Amino acid sequence: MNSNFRKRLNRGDVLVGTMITLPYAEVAEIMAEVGFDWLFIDTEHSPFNAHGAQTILQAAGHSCPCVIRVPANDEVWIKKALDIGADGIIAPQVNSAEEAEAVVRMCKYPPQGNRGVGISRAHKYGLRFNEYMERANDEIAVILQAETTMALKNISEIVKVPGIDAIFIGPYDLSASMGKLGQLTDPEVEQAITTIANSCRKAGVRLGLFGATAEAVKPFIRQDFTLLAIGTDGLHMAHRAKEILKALKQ
Ligand code: 3PY
Ligand code: MG
Repeated sequence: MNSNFRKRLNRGDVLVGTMITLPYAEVAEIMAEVGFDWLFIDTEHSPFNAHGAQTILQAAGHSCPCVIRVPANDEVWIKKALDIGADGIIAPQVNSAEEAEAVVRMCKYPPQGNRGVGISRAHKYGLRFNEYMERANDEIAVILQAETTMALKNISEIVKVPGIDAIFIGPYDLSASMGKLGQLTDPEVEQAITTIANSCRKAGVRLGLFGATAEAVKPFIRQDFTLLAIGTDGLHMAHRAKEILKALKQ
């Protein structure tokens, strides 16, 4: 566990990360070496199993905080993601205060929650069991995604749930759920993002968002979005390869 990540998130440091979608240790190692502030390991849309995600943590987690987006708000996955040593959880599609409370409970050991107790990589296989148990509730970041019209409707209640460190907006799902798939700069989609952001500001909850390119996230950094994920490992590779081809074939 990278003890500084939650602290840095809560004090509002700008944390520039990228999404890891390719289940190869080398890829995450390269991204950590490049200097990203955090890695967003996506087990929702990418072909990761828990062991694959653990391999990424082993390759990159020592030098770069790694947060796992679980495939659903599911106790089995949240427990596994934390036990393999994630620095935080991103829960997709959180649509109500009740769902938000459930995620916080699954992420925290008693008495704050009901996270199951295991002995695994996070606990250094038992060698640092007590130390991990003492630190986990304070050091693991709980990040919820607001990315549906239902979340938009309920956002002022969602952000009041104790234990949430950040709301991470998924602009692609949000636009899709508004019937405007991929139209991220549509005024209604932008207004929805502003509404979510204003609720977070009012509640003192940090704001994050995904963007495919640096240009897409820049306007949000100028506002007070601090948890940014830009592009994916696959996109970085594809774009650079295309640029090289273009430079030499024209
Ligand atoms: C979305 O845009 O829907 C996302 O979940 C990106 O992280
Ligand atoms: Mg999404």
